[in-house]
Amino acid sequence: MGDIVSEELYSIRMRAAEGGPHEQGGFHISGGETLTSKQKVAETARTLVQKALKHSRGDADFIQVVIEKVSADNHMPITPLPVLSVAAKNREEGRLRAAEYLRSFGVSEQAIISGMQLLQDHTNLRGAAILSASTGKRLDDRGERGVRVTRMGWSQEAYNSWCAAHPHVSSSRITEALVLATKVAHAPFVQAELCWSDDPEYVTGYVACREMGYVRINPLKERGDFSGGRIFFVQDDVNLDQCISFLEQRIVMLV
Ligand code: WAQ
Ligand code: MG
Repeated sequence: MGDIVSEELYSIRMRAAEGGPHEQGGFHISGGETLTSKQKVAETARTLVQKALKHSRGDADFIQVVIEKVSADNHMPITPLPVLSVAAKNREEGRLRAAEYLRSFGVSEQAIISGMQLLQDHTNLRGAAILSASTGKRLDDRGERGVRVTRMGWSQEAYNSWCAAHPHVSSSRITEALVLATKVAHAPFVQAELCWSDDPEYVTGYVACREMGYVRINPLKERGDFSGGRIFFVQDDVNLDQCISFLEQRIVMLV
């Protein structure tokens, strides 16, 4: 949502569940986060609430929106990862392609298998699972909550020029995924990312890394499947606190 003015910056995040709040066992419906200018806080909050209320995963009966003013002085400007789109015949071929890319990004076979299995097994993950890129062992202890990346957004200029340069792929789902993937790819100790949506109708997923970019793969799952989530593969020398604090706290703007 490219609408950042540098002086006054607000972080907005939303999470929604059905059957009560997540921490009381509610089923995850939707989440979203962005940075925005003061003038657009209300409009952005409304868009996020609408996203929660009209969702293919179900009818949210718990919606939380948190709005925080953040200091705009100390943000990290980065350019969006380059985007490549790959078509596959079916889910199996899509996952083979994803595995080939992840191997070339430096993720071990074992870690690729563990990551894909974790996503396939979860229909209620609301953040990312952090896995060792060499052993595939899960390193965070967040369970289904996972690690939620926040405080990232597009500058208006970058958003406009990116959309003009990518007319065939400039949906809000893609621009939201790209800002997240770009931040994650620049996080300390992150080697690569694997993602497919937990929305049953959205079957395109992606793999990403800082050197190679954002590779969209269609499909990575079958229609009607509620499984999905995000895996961040990290290096062996990871300092987990440092990595997570970057993902949750550092203000990153695409320029
Ligand atoms: N931080 C960490 N994990 C997150 C975040 C976040 N801010 N947002 C979502 N996730 C995790 C969480 O486990 C969700 O269940 C899962 O990702 C999927 O989220 O190029 O739409 O918003 O065509 O359903 C990728 C392909 C679409 C876009 C991903 O994900 C394209 C998507 P969703
Ligand atoms: Mg979703």
